[in-house]
Amino acid sequence: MAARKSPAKKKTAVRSKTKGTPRVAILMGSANDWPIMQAAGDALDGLGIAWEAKVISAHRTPQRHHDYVTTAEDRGIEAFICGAGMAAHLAGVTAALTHLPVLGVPLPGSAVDGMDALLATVQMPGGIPVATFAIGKAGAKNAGLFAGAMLAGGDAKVRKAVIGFREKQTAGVPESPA
Ligand code: AIR
Repeated sequence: MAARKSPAKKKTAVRSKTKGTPRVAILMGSANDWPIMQAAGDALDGLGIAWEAKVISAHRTPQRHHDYVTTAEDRGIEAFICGAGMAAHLAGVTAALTHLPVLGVPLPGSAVDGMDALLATVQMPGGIPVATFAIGKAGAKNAGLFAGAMLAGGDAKVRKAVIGFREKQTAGVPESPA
C-alpha cells in the first residue's frame, strides 16, 4: 500500500540557531526584508539569545499583527525588533499594542532610500516609544546587539557574551589599513 502523504506543514516562522524558547521577536513587513533583517538574528545568535522571525505587516496583515503581539509576552517574548520599509508603521503599531520594548529598523528600497521609513519609525508621538536604529543592515545588526545589552542586565550569561563580543571586535580591528 502506498504511504499516505502527510499534508505539508506550513512554515510560520524562522527560528534561531540558539536553542530554547524565543526571547526576542524579529518582525518584518515583507519576506523581501529578510536578507537585511537576518543581521538582527545573527547578532542575537552570536550572543546566545533565542529568537523567532515572522512576516507581519501593519498594513497587509493587521489581524496577524494584533494576534501575534498581544500574545507574545505569554510565550516568553521580552522584546520586539521591527523592520519595515516605506510608510513603516510596524514598529509604532507594535509599540501601541505592548508595553514590551520595541526596537525599530527603517529599511531602504523605496524611491527615497529609507528616509521615509526612518521618519515614520523615529517620529513617534510622546507616550509610545520606539528605539530607532540606522537604516538597513547596520541598524538590524545594532538592534540585535542592543536587545542583547537590554537582556544582559538580568542574565549573567548574556552579559558575558555582550562583553566578549566587544572585546573580540576591538581585537579584530587592524592598526594598518593594508
Ligand atoms: N511594508 C509592508 N507592509 C507595510 C510596509 N510598510 C513594507 C515592507 C517592505 C516594503 O513595504 O517592510 O520594506 C515593500 O514591500 P514589498 O513586499 O512590496 O517588497
